[in-house]
Amino acid sequence: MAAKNLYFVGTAGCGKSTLTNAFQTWLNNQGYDAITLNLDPGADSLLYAPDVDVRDWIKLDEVMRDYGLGPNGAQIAAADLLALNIKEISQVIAGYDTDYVLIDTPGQLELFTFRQSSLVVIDELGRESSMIAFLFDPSLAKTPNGFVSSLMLAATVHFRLPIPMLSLLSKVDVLSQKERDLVKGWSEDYYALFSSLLDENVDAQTQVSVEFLQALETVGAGRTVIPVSSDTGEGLEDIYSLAQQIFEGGEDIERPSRD
Ligand SMILES: Nc1nc2c(ncn2[C@@H]2O[C@H](COP(=O)(O)OP(=O)(O)OP(=O)(O)O)[C@@H](O)[C@H]2O)c(=O)[nH]1
Ligand SMILES: [Mg+2]
Repeated sequence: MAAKNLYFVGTAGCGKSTLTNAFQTWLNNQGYDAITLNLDPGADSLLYAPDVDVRDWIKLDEVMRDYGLGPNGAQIAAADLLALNIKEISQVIAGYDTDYVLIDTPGQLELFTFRQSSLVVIDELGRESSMIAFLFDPSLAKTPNGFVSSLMLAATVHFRLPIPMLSLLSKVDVLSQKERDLVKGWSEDYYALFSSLLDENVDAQTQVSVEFLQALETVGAGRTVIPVSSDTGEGLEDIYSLAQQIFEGGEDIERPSRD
């Protein structure tokens, strides 16, 4: 059976790489096979060793040199070069014969979201068995305005990349219980969110409406966000069970015997 591809996507520094690594460790500890794939050609130093690394094919500093580009232009060129190399990368992944491929995407969200090459990558690795885990950065999501902004980003990602999506509240260990409860409440109830927006900013009504918030749901945003922490391990099991539900209609994949 094709491996399940889980793309970790989110704004710069929201915890994608750390979670990719933490979730692999968690899956392995549960007896599942999972490999990690780094898709960021510009990653300077990763705190984990990815099993498959786009930097073995494309390195940002070389793209800058070879094409005479600055860092941003090189990122775009590298994203496009990825599409040319993905067949080969896919063959390497196939050699692992694994249950899960955990994919760490570039820090610049727009690179993965807006470049056509991402769709080529998703198709080549198997669109039918692919899903996005969108990370909400807690420092942004903890205010009503920041939460709506995160929701719009999530909706944009889902609109561009039409595969199932999970919403995660990343680094939840840095939030107080009160903040966590608020964010969870907003994700489950548009009226609560709208009311908090009004409390925060009396002009909210001129910018967004409850109907606007509800409309975001049609592109996949606005589902309950799952609180997760790579530091404490909270929520990792929830990612697994929700991903399983989406991938297989709730069926658990057979866990290999440990004896
Ligand atoms: N407290 C806490 N810190 C975390 C957690 N996950 C990541 N961090 C920290 O957040 C910072 C950014 O984490 P990364 O995993 O590099 O984030 P990223 O989204 O991969 O970053 P870019 O690839 O640069 O966009 C690091 O200092 C991590 O140690 C978490 O669950 N809890
Ligand atoms: Mg990273």
